[in-house]
Amino acid sequence: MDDLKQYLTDRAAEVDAALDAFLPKARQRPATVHEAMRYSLFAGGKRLRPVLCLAAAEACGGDPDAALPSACAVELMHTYSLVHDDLPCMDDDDLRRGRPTCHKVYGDGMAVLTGDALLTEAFLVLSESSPTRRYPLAAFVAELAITGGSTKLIGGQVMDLEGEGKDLTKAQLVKIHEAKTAALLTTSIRLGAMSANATDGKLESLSTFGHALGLAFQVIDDILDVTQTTEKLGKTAGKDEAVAKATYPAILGLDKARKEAHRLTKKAMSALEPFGRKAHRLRQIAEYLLERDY
Ligand code: GRG
Repeated sequence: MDDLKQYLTDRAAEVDAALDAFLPKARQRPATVHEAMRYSLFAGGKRLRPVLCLAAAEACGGDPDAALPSACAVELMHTYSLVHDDLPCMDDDDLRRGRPTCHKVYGDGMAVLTGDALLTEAFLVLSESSPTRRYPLAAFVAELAITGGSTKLIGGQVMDLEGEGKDLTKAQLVKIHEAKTAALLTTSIRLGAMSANATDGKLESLSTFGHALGLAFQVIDDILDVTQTTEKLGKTAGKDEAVAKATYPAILGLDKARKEAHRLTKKAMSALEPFGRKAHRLRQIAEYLLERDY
């Protein structure tokens, strides 16, 4: 595990350096929005999505450097979704990644614009990807656009908003988590694989891996919300969270939610079989995410 921690630290540092070099400087005018973009982006996130992207490129025998534009793009899209999700008109959170949320520091209007700018920047950095024999640049753009769009990230948020205060079934909850969480994790992995010119078969196996891992990640996140104090997590619950949120432990109970996380992680691992040793890091990351619960 120490070896994995070093890997995660090293890959995250590479992504941070690339993001820093790519983004407009904080003093570039209009300075407020550039400062706010950097405030939200460099706030101590785990960089799970970009690291998965780089590890997927490795699993397909590619050069992880070729996946760096994709790795930056998925982190930018993720950060945009967090900035908007925290707004008073959405989850209304005061803390994110252990610090005051973007709108608490810069105001609601500026936070909307900061999220918009981060999302736009995601596509700009993605446009620096090198096409491969199987994947033209347009395939990279379409992959990210579909995941950011109204059937995935935004669609998941819509289902979440419309489900507030209602008793959701497990199937409805899975749909929300597929769209809100699993889609961007899967796309992070797929973009890494595409930058390594992965075959259709490999891309398909990695999509199965990403989907199962994404759902497992969300089940574990829900479990942690119950088992750890919100203080320890470095965040506060949204102001109306007590009324609103359907979670796996709430619907299944803690025990069954844990079993579900194990089942999904096992499914994710099986999808990696065709990759042999090359998927070593992806396997380690999946195990590590499962162990976050204990
Ligand atoms: C488009 C406004 C809008 C929302 C889309 C993705 C999303 C829906 C909302 C973001 C909030 C949220 C709770 C998403 C679920 C996925 C999740 C557990 C995110 C937290 O990801 P981590 O733990 O965060 O990787 P760090 O801070 O480490 O990057």
